[in-house]
Amino acid sequence: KVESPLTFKDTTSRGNISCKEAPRKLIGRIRPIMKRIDSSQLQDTFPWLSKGGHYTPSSCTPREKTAIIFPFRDRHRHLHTLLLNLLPVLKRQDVDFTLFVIEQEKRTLFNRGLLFNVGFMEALKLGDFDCFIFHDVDLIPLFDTNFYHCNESPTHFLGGVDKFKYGLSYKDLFGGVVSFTRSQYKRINGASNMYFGWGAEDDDMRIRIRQKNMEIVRTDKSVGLYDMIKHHREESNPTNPIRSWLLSSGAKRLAVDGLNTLEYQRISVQILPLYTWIKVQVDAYQ
Ligand code: UD2
Ligand code: MN
Repeated sequence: KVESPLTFKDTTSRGNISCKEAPRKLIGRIRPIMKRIDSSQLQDTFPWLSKGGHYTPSSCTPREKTAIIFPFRDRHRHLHTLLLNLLPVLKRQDVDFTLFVIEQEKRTLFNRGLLFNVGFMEALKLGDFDCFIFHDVDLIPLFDTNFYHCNESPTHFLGGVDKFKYGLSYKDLFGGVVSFTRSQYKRINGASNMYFGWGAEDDDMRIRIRQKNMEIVRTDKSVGLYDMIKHHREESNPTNPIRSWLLSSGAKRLAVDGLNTLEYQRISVQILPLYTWIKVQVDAYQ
């Protein structure tokens, strides 16, 4: 049973001034705050955040409505530290956003791509979102001039990560933080649902984008820097032994593996003060 979810409709009355691409209040480089914080402290810190993790600027009309989707399991500490850092950035950027945490129950290996698809479908049941940003819970942005926007092509927000000495692990990386407009995401039939465990689901998405003749926009290294909260690999997310095999046939599967074949059981939808929390159960190998 789903408790009456809010729908995230914009009911703000404001003038017809469009929000600027780069509002004046931006400061550029920010110093990450890597401390632990619990949800009640976060609520006290961000009283402007409304139910379900929603915010819309009141002084200008945003150009898009954005769903920020976190694939999640057992990483509360990371999620909360990220929000402590990310929320002020989103507010300064005048982003109209709603935060969705998509949690996969423990029964099966973690499947990040499948959770992207769940987030996309479930968010659209609750609001008319134009832009979808899929965000690892452990990546802290270091510049508020790294814009949480959708672009004319799918976008990769990482120019460099501390873990790779502020470079990337390889040139074509598409992991970490990415954005798609609704139509861009539909065009690639979302992510593959077949990658259980760690690795290559992000490469598969890149292949889908190329297959559909889209370019990838990448945030410049001068602003696209992130720090990754240090962590070990979870037992429920071991390296996927068939990832290279899946990847080699990825392009062929685009039309028969993705949004149109997504299967999951929705366990709960909770509209919490800081985020909309959606718990799902996924069966193995569909
Ligand atoms: C890399 C990629 C990541 C993804 C992953 C392979 C970068 C910077 N990151 O991250 O995007 O492609 O490799 O799957 O390239 N998660 C949980 N609980 C778990 C496991 C994962 O919440 O038990 C979520 C969480 O949002 C996490 C993300 O999945 O940030 C990626 O998992 P990771 O951080 O363990 O993998 P990592 O750092 O190697
Ligand atoms: Mn990580």
